[in-house]
Amino acid sequence: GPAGMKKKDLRTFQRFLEVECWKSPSIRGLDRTLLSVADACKQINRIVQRAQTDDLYGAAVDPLTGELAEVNVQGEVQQQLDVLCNTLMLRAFCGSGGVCAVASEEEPIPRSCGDVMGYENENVISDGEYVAVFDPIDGSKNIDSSLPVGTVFGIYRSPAKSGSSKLHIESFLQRGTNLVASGYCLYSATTVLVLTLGSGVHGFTLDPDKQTFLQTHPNMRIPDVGNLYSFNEAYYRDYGEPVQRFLSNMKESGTMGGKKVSARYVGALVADVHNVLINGGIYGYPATRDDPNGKLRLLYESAPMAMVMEQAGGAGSTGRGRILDVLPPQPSQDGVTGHDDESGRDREIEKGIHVRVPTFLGSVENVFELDQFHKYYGDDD
Ligand code: P6P
Repeated sequence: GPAGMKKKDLRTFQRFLEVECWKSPSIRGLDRTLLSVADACKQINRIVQRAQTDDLYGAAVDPLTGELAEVNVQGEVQQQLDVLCNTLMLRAFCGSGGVCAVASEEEPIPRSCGDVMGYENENVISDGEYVAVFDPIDGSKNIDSSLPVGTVFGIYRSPAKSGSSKLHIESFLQRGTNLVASGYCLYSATTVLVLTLGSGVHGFTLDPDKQTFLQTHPNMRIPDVGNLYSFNEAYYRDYGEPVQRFLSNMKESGTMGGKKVSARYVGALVADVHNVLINGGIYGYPATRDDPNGKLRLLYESAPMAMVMEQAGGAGSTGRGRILDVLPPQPSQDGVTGHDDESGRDREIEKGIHVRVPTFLGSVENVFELDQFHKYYGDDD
């Protein structure tokens, strides 16, 4: 038919959120936050689209300080793309109510939303019910070669405060099973926001003309088995025996899931995992000799992606267990850490926030099979 024939009456993201948050009182109030996140993703999408034509990026006014920072010829504040994307996500979560603190791949330790919004009293939003984690622009190296990049986020309920309103950094060091919502935005051939609120996975494609996210993928389900695998096989020699045997067996047979196997690796977590979610198969970033915990960060990369995968009928494993069951390393109890100073505690928490974990995500049958290799060939520890 004529170009641009729209699919009939696709629901907007806003409408989806209104209904879902009305339906489940436990996530009431998250709709405003998630709408702000979607707006931030639209702005990130625009920044990514303009990354090669704008000599630098940004808003005319520094969103945090409100001042005109050093400006470029377009009158735009000069800052690195990832710093700007981080600022947009910080404000999306902290400026919409409900979230009291955030942790980001770009921030050494978590920040209170009062601090993010520049309020005098940084604890002014300390009663927010949620904390958020995110990686604002994952795989940003891909932008130079015009390849896909993504944003990953997760939202936890903040445990009850113990009186003092000081930011409870430990409230971030939770298991992925405590995630209330998680999702990602893929900036690629299309810009797709994928979200789970704990009852299924839903995908929304950005209409580039209306700048509106429309529900193109209701109730996403990953095939139980698939023929697509997504590993950076350049590291084959550094993988452990279980992963080496899994990969070599599969390539020996030339099949996976009973079909001709196919390799896909773009080098951006969100793109590679979305590909597996749509087509079935397995994505893996295993441990290597040099990186015994792999490269991906548990809190704001692997756990949110694992929640999406499980909610879509797939699986997320470390090779030794379920990603969502992994508890980030907690700061040792006061006084026994040998760090009597606050900064020592912060350093411990920083480690927990940015802990890495070997990551396998995909169809249940494929992840299960890889786990069997870990069971039979893995070291017993
Ligand atoms: P490698 C991007 O830097 C990233 O964190 C993920 O998005 C991606 O899957 C992975 O690293 C790629 O890492 O070692 O294969 O280049």
